[in-house]
Amino acid sequence: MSKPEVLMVGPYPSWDMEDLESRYTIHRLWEAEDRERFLAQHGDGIRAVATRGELGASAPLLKKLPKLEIVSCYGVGTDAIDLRFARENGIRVTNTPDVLTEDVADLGMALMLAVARQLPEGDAHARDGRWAKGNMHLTTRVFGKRVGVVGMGRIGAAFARRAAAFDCTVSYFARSPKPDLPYAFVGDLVELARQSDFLVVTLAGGEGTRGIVTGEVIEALGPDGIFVNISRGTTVDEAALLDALEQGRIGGAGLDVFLNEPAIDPRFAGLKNAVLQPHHGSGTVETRQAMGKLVRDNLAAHFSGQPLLTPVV
Ligand code: 8YV
Repeated sequence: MSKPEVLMVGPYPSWDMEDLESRYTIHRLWEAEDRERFLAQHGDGIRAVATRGELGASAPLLKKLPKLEIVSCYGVGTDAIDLRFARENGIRVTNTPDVLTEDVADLGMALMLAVARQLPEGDAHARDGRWAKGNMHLTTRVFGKRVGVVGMGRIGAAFARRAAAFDCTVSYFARSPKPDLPYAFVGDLVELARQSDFLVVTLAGGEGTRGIVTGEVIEALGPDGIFVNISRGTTVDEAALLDALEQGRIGGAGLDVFLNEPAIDPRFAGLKNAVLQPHHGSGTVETRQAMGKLVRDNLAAHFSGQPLLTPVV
């Protein structure tokens, strides 16, 4: 029997590629010089798409794959996949929840600490000879501060646990209060920002959260406030964030996600009060191996007629 044909939107680590190549005929969209020609040539045979959280699969792409049965996403966020098109056309969708939660929350904590304690500045001070001429300026404490968590899903809850372990007072904004959690619910995002020393965004991306962190929210954080985003760049009014950071109207930012990744706004590179990461919340060997396994297991379940492990659609 011939192997099922899989379209890959972006590359996976070699340990996943080897396994996928042994089971499927892989078509590498990211290597195609002319995507339209590539899809016209291979689209008819493709039964699965393997994509990545941030690359996704839009309706114009999915429409070119008439035999498509499943989209397997290497990531928890499916905002870049047209779920409505999938639902309407009987296409299954899977993602990789849970396995990345703790690493993304760790990176959020790392960013919060790195910005407040100015780790990049301290590192430079220790390396470049400035230390011998004088001590570094003082920084900002994290322990015991007020942390506002925006979004209280799996990642928000994992982040909140960490902040609570630093004796921070945690409050949160979400669609609805979570009575089981020991944190204060604040139903107004501007109010949450006003009450917080650190505002940490952990929301899912997509139309429902686009631009939810407005200029007014950023302003309410104030000149000493620190903003952290480990969710999606789309959740924030990025122009307002850049203005506030450049003009010192907020204290600083730790950012793992941006609009137009990886071609992010060059204004970010000029900021002294921001610590930037290349969308690396899930970027550990351990988590990426678990994510890849989940993608492969979902595909294997689908093609052997078994229930999907982590279905979204
Ligand atoms: C990326 C993510 O998928 O899980 C998500 O939603 O955005 C990330 O884990 C990861 O960078 C792999 O491309």
